[in-house]
Amino acid sequence: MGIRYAISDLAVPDKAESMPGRMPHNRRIAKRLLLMLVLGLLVGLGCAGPLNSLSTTNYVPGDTFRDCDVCPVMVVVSEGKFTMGTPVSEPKSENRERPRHDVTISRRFAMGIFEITFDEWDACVEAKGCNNYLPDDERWGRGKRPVIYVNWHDADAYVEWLSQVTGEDYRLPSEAEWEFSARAGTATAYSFGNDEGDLCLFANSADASLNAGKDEGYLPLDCNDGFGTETAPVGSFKPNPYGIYDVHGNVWEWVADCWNDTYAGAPSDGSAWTEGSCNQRVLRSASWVDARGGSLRSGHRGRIDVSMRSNNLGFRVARTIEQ
Ligand SMILES: [Ca+2]
Ligand SMILES: [Ca+2]
Repeated sequence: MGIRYAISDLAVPDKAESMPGRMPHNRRIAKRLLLMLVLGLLVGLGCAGPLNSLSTTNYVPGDTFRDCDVCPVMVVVSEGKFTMGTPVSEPKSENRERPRHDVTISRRFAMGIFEITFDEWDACVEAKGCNNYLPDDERWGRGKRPVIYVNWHDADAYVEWLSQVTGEDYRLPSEAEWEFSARAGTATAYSFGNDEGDLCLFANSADASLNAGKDEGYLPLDCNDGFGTETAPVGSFKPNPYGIYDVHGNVWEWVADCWNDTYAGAPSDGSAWTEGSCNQRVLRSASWVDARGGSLRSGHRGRIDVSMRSNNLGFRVARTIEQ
């Protein structure tokens, strides 16, 4: 099943609405000055340019870079052509993944190699971005765990802030860019092949250690990936052939596209589909809650209301390289 299976059964009430308490006036001023200093340093020093000396337009596919000290690590993805969607013959595939269609991505772009982390989100808040929203972490820990309890608007606020501080065009990936990057040249059910028995090497999914789901029909895998009812720090598992982590599992990932029930009429140029049911946006990758239902496959598509926040829902970012 899709995202409703994943989220409706395990989502917890949105505790993250509660904001930090107000602090005394003098401390607020001191903190504000400190934050301004930090932001100044970010803009003036850390975000002065890529970590290596190449200009962005010289990047070649496979290069990784970071535009500032608190920015996400990105990998350059080649332009190219691929077949988006899944054939009827793929086990557990759904009609929403069809019709299969050719997509041509005519320009290189960059994709985050990790899901956005709490560290990265909290840096945005520290710098007065992201609407001062501090998502709850379920007491799993912040740091390198993927940020959770972020809705589509929250994700949009992050990429807007990131674009401001770097001067670059950060954005949510289009659904086509996401699938192109996740497949990484493969046409199999997963970026590592067709054997879901290998999921525990590549994904934080509903493995044998997910005790919470066993009584609720979650069909956990037989293998143990080491993470039970929780997210895993990003990059804890093997990457896909493009060096991108957690394209299967850990947290669902928002993309830019509005929801459409099938690919009939979808763009063929890699751009986001901005028509359709835009109060719902597309989610990809599935999460630590999912296993045998088929939603961890490269071609699977989920959807949910743009205002939804959940403990298995995050995002990664893309960046334009060539206009
Ligand atoms: Ca797991
Ligand atoms: Ca993921």
